[in-house]
Amino acid sequence: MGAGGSKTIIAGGLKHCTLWKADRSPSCRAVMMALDALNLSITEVDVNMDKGEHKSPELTTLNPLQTLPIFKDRELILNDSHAISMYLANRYSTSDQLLPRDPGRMSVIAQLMHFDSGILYPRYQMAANPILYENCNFVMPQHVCDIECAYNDLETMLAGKTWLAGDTTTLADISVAATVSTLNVLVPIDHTRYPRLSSWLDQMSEEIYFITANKTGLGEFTRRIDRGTVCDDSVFKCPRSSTSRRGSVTERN
Ligand SMILES: N[C@@H](CCC(=O)N[C@@H](CS)C(=O)NCC(=O)O)C(=O)O
Repeated sequence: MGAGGSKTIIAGGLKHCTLWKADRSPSCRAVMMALDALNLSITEVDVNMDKGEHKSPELTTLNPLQTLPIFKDRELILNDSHAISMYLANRYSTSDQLLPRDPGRMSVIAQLMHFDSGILYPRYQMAANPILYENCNFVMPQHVCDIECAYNDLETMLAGKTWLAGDTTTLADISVAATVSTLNVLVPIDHTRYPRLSSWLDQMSEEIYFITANKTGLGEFTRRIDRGTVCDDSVFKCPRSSTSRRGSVTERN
């Protein structure tokens, strides 16, 4: 970022466009994957969320919500990954593969992006934030349950399909893959219960843009989350907050 963050400017790219991002954030990785899939290069600014750089006065002016990603193209500022990816595809893509121009197909993609934004992402936040920010070291049973319900929805949506919105990958697969690959770290997808979802994620993981734009940040996120500490019902009998967990640890001591 302007003061302190590292900046990568790619020669020959859209130099009037800037993305402020953190690799560990699924929303940022969705935009990074869209950029790579669309073969677009813009200025990328790394923001250290652990140091609270996304809440700096400079970035708060750009995005009062104090979230990442933030995207700027001359006078236009966007702060939602789905809106940013849609804009990039609409404004700069020469192909309509990732975002078909047909109104029906485009609406199906928008619908899946709303599912990502309204169902998947809040469940990710509920499960991850106590671990990222509150010293909790497990995913609470209610959150495991909510995430598995979402896996079940996706399993149903993928019936008879390879990709979420048609015969080829679209922005819908990209946004959902950023969130689901991250959820998979918190609540591993059981391939016997969710075979279609599991195989869809395996196939997405082989896409070149997944490798170039999602893998590193996913690894960074994974290191932040202790994989072995997903709450075991035999130890924690009912849903409880991280505050009560800390209380019970104190009691045991
Ligand atoms: N719906 C937004 C979500 C943006 C969002 O909440 N981003 C997270 C990172 S993944 C964030 O900046 N959280 C603020 C924080 O953790 O303080 C999008 O898709 O861009």
